[in-house]
Amino acid sequence: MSVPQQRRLIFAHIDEPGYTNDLACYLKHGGYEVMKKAFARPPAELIDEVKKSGLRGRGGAGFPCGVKWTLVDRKSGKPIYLIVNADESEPGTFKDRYIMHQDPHQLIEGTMISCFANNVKQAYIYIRGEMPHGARILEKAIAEARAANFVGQNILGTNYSCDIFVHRGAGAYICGEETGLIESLEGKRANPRIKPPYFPAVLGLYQCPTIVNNVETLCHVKHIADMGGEAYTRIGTPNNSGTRIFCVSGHVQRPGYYEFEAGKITMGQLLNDVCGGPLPGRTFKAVIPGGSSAKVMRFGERYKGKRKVGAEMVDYDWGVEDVPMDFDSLGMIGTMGGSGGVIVMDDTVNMVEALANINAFYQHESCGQCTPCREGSLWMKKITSRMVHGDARAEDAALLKAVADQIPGRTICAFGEACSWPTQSFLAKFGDEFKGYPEAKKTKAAPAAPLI
Ligand code: L3W
Ligand code: SF4
Repeated sequence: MSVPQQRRLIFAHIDEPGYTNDLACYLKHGGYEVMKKAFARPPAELIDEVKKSGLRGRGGAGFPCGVKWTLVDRKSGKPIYLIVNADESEPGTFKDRYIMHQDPHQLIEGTMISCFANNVKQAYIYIRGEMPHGARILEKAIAEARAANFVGQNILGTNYSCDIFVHRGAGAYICGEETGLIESLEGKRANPRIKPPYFPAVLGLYQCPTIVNNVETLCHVKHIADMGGEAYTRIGTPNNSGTRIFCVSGHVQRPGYYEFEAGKITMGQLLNDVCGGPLPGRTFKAVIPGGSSAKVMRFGERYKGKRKVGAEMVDYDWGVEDVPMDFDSLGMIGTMGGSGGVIVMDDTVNMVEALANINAFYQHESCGQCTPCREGSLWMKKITSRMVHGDARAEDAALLKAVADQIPGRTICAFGEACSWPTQSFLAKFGDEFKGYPEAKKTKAAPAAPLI
């Protein structure tokens, strides 16, 4: 099977020699032309195009963007806000930062088209605190766009006005959870809100209807407005339209950013042909395909089952290398496409140490509101930490599983699932390595790198 070429939609110009992030360069490459045309159309038509396109959110959950926009409460008489979720913090994910650094005007154009479609007069870009450089680039780009009247009052001579503000986080993963983000934007501690019953589309920022979309998602809106929703569905595969950006990190020869039609490339093609395969003398052991919250998969294992795809029941029997890189296929084998962060581990990796690092991260980032998440993430960290420090107890592997199994479904936000899935999946796929720990404790050296 031949390896597909990259299909660069979002990265069309990024990395081109001479392409800079200033307005003049963006305009030279046709920038803001799509927005000019979009502003001449009825807003409802633009929402229809996005619905038709089947665009699914690129932040992690894959929720259809057009459906989200349709659920916005337009009858309340309150202002509608749009928030760009630029709090990219999922370990292994670094695409949004690159878009903001290299092509901020693409994001601004996609955001302005989305604001116009939804009658939004005020938008916020909530950017992760650890990205000060990105925040400065965005501030400059917004100032340029405002000076050129692409943002601000009576945009391009119309009676439509809309401004964009950059808001910097202070360095917490939970601010990427949309309701935690909203709390933070309101000046409070980023404690996620219970949803349902009320999603941000109905009660969001300042209790007003609010759209929260990921950076990459809003860039796709620009391309949908340009080519039309129907044409966009012809890129990618059914129910997984458009392109996907994969951020590949870890033990491959050529890590980096790659953009392909969704579902048109398999994991094996991506890792072996595009990323150059494993490092010399090594073999692939495990991969986390969608940021650290996605379940780990083991190379060499077969993934078999029967799942509903559209209207049909379909059999599958895949090795990791056969899995098409799209939301549904990765979901079928029990993991997820998530935020597109593909983390590769080879045979030199000690899976207990890898999990100990992930668990340290989640324990640090839990907001602490829910007991199962706060205490569970702490205990998962404690257990894996004592394993790698040679202090494991005979019952630890079983205890670890028991703790992880009691978190999902019992918390306010999806962080509960996200923090337990790594432990559950590492134990399910590499349980042998965990069981060896009590016996190995006397001989096991402490890990070279200090744990968080
Ligand atoms: C109105 C309804 N809106 C759902 C909206 C909802 C949200 C979106 C998805 O993300 C994922 C998780 C982790 N009326 C609605 C509705 N919505 N039903 O649809 O909602 P949901 O609940 O499926 O997921 P979520 O809480 O938005 C959780 C992943 O995010 N994650 C990673 C985050 C990190 C990044 C990053 O660094 N780029 O995103 C952490 O948990 O994997 O799958 O907008 O309002 N009836
Ligand atoms: Fe906070 Fe965790 Fe509860 Fe989410 S699940 S609200 S992060 S304690």
